[in-house]
Amino acid sequence: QEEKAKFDIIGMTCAACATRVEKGLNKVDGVIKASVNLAMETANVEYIPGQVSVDQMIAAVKKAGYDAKLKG
Ligand code: 9UX
Repeated sequence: QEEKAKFDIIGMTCAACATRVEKGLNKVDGVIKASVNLAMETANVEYIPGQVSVDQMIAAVKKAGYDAKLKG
């Protein structure tokens, strides 16, 4: 019953940035798998809706030092 969310990630300038965002998201309980595309400045996240909210995922990206917006 996983769902997928796609985010625009703001502030990434190098490959290590993308790794930081990916690690930050993958650490969150309820996130099954997060993958970041540096060139596209996006993140795709598979998650379990009952365990984690979109706001919590955005908070994890902010904590890593970047910003995220849910893609409409
Ligand atoms: Mo390198 Mo990306 O310092 O912040 S990790 S630009």
